Amino acid sequence: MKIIKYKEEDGSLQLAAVTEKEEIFPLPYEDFLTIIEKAENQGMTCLDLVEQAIADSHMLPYALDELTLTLPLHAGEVWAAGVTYLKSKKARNYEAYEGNEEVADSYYDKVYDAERPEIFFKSTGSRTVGPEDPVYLRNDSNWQIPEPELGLILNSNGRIVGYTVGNDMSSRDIEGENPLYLPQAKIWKGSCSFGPAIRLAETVEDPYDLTITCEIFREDEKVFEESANTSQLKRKYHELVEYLQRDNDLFSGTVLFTGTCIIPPNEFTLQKGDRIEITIPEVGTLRNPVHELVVKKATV
Ligand code: DO4
Ligand code: MG
Repeated sequence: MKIIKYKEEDGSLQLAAVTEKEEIFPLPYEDFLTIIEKAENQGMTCLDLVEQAIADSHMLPYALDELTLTLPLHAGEVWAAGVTYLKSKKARNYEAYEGNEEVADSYYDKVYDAERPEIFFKSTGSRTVGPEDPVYLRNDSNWQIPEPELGLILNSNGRIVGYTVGNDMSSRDIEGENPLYLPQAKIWKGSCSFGPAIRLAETVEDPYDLTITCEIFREDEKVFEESANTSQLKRKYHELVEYLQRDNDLFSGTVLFTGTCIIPPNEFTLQKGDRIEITIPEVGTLRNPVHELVVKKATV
């Protein structure tokens, strides 16, 4: 079972459930956040609540690909884990150590093996975009990539209530220059995207066996394609959530990206006009065009 939000002809937004048979049922809730909170307050699973609502709903006469999907959840906070896959550790070393992927004692090597994972703040609700929305390139970076990641949707107790497809847009040259620049390498307008749906956790057979594929198109030509599987993840999801929760308030609908295992070749950088497509078959395909930001001059 998946949750989507689509645009009606009059421009209004409608939340809906999509069954395994791809039948679509409008739901009487504004946002997936309402479902998370209601389920938590009533001691139910999101799936139980959605199934109850479907019983009082009617099936839409549309196919999923006929709908214009939007962000299905207003996530006040998006966090992300880093260096959770070997491939990411090597890429980070490459950026920071002049092309040297194997650096025995770098901070990236240390965090890959340490008990405490790397977890950083990625985005606020207003910086996060959904399917078909543009993601942006920073003007002060010459080396930018999408990071295709599995996203966990959490309730306020840290329970995983759903899974989504995430894009942790990243600047490799800014982070490579100095890891203390991490927030600038990770956070800017439209640098975080997720969707196009949320797959309810109870309906995922094995979250450690999800294939993630990233394709990048430039003027209708595919310039990059790579796949990875969550079985390659060094950490367990509950371990990442436990560290995120430590001495911290977790808000319903928080999203936690779990790190990337797909990195385009080192000479690759995104360009204005590119289209990024990230697919996890159990969730769907997250598509975003790449735009350039119009620079606003700082006022003093
Ligand atoms: O250390 C920087 C971030 C790494 C990251 O975002 C990832 O591994 O996905
Ligand atoms: Mg990442």
